[in-house]
Amino acid sequence: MLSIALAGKPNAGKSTFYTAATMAEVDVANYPFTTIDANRGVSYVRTECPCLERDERCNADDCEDGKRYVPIELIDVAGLVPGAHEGKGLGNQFLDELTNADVIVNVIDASGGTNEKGEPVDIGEHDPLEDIDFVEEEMDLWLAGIVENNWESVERKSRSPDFDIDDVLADMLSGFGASPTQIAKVLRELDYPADPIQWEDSHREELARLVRERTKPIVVAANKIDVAPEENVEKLLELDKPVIPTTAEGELALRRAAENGLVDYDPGDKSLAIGDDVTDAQREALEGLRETMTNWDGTGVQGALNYAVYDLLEHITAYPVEDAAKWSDGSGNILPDAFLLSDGSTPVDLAYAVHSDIGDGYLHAVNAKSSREVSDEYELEEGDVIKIVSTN
Ligand SMILES: Nc1nc2c(ncn2[C@@H]2O[C@H](COP(=O)(O)OP(=O)(O)OP(=O)(O)O)[C@@H](O)[C@H]2O)c(=O)[nH]1
Ligand SMILES: [Mg+2]
Repeated sequence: MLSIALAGKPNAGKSTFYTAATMAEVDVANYPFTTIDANRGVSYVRTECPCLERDERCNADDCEDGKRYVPIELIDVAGLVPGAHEGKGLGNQFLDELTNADVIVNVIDASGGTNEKGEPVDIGEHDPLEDIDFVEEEMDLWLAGIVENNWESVERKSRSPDFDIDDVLADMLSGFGASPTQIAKVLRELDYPADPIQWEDSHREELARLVRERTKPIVVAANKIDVAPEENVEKLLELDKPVIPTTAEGELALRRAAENGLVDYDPGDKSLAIGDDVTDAQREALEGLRETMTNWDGTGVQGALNYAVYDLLEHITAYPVEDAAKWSDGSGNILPDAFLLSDGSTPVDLAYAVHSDIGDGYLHAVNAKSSREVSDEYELEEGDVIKIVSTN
């Protein structure tokens, strides 16, 4: 399953975001380092279900009237402060938690109501721009440290006649989630001495930065927009980086209200319908939230997860079926499964995602929307419904 990690300074709202997105109860409090051990749970990205193209909506568990929710893993890690890679704050154990993540959501406090250590200050007192770069820097320096610590072994291996720097670095950084292709691309971008003994710290730091950029892309969640000065959010949106305004607390309130039947709201909706069973105070709070959502295109929680998967990681959703006419599995369930695959994936990749046996026995595939057989090189598109014909 794809894995998204919530990172950022303490007290920015990571655990609130996590609770809203997974509906699992975890500790949330207005002081730094509430979270110590990482929380892991299942959340979802939202897309349009192909059943919208048919007369009837499908009955899949993860489809709500054509709003399709596809599972991903969400990790809520301890807050990090500048200097974490050398042990400041809770140190770098949290950085290890990030190694398994495919993509990072850097949750910042856009209201400026917490300083760089996450301690509460007056709203607007701290400049949230300062909280963006240091997360990248800490990750880069931490990885550079790992490369540095392993460099002696690279030097040793370089004495072997069949030494290949691509292979050695791919091997060393595979634990960080870097594929051999990614390492090859990074080495093409990097200007470096052929002999590893000639490498300087600056080479290793640049290598770490490029590897981190490719293997852990980051989207910023500019959180607490419900209390943030508007100019703070505007300033963040002008940056040359992906930034999604969010109110994690707003999303959490909405999900709870929806559970209790007080509002009509599905995660990712841009607005909400307030029911009749609310008190005056609840109505006032919900109307305020609705206004925030109108200003900033929803609560942003779903938006940030979707951006991470569909934009940064460039994934698409594909739906394998057994019956190409009914779009169902063998038991008649319509569109029972959805798979997230990287852009450029083929029907064979989908077959392997379903099961390695299906992949091994792959014969050909049928596009259920057109009822035509597709070539093995066909690149799957968002929302494709595919019947795989396999010997297994
Ligand atoms: N106004 C407002 N407050 C929020 C929002 N999200 C979180 N908070 C509050 O910010 C404080 C910190 O929230 P947490 O979710 O514990 O923050 P965290 O980033 O997990 O903090 P650590 O675990 O200490 O790193 C709590 O008081 C939350 O209620 C939001 O969108 N708006
Ligand atoms: Mg927390």
